[in-house]
Amino acid sequence: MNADQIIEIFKNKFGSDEARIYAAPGRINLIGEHTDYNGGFVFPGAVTQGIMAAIRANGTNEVRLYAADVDEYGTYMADDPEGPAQRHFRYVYGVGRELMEKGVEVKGFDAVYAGDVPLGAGMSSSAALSCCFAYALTDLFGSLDKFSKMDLAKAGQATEHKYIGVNCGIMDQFASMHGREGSLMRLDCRSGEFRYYPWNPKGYRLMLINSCVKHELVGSPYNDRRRSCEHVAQLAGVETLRDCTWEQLEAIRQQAGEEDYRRARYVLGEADRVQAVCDALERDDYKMVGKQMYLTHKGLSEDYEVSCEELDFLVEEAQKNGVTGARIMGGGFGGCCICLIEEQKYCEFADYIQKAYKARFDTECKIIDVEIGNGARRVR
Ligand code: GAF
Repeated sequence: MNADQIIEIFKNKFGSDEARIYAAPGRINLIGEHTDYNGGFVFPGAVTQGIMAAIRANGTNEVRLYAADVDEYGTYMADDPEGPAQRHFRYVYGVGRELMEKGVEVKGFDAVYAGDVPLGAGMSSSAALSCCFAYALTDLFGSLDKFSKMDLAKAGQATEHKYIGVNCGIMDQFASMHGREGSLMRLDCRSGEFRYYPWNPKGYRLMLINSCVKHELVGSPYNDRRRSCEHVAQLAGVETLRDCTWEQLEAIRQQAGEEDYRRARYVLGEADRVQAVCDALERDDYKMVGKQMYLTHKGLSEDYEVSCEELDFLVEEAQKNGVTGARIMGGGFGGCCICLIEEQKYCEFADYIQKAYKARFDTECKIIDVEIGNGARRVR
């Protein structure tokens, strides 16, 4: 969907083409999974796929929304204490409420939005939606100068917590707000400091394989993982697992119980892997980056238990076929496998894995080419 198409739909719905257009992207993450809410490091980049919205203030207090992809229309009052029931409209509503709390006088508006981030793929279509509206509503009813991108990212994160029920970390909204074409970002989720890493791996490419399955039930296994981490941190006497040493973890193993212990073991290991990847990138050592990705998958599958048969299959096949690195990406329970692959193997492996997946599960997986794009912005 491009700006002209979205304006055309806006005109049909609301009888005018006088609207501003905003966009915000989904994200990939090279390494550092489930580390954000543990105060650790993540390594995401924005993708070129995202959400685009046409929006205008309508001079009333009523919000009128049309989600073009699913052909759904809904209304609510901007200051309604409950908000709409439809999950995807709640992102827009929640972000509006969060901005109001920060002093933005959000009133009624008309909006049409659509996107090309596949839902349930672990590419964070939801952060794209909340960040697109966080940016748009601040620009429309307040002033972007008064807020940092991180402020807006936090409004998106709070929306997930309070209006959706997923106690996510900051990675997805951070990436959607701060993305920069051609660069990945390393974020310290405790301090909020980050650095851009130009992503130009000579001879290699990133590939996403969307398994097109999603097994998670409304965020509860995700929240459950987070609770385990907080439990272990509390036993170890640290604020987050970021500060927990291997010795401290071993000392409270019995008390923590085997399940929470293994989950924390994954998180501590992932912190080491992020560091190893940063070091490897300084030397352009992509074999080492790939090795860490496979280790992350093993941890996510065996210790953190957020993988599934389909993703384990994709990663195993990648390894068997000489792909440099592969792992499940994002929250887990389905979605995408991210692969680091030598350029010359890209097409052959893409072809192979689609056939192998179909033969094994009798369902299609989809190859998504990765291009690293920009963060939330006004398009026109
Ligand atoms: C989801 C969450 F939204 C992120 O905050 C992060 O925890 C991720 O899962 C796992 O790394 O995308």
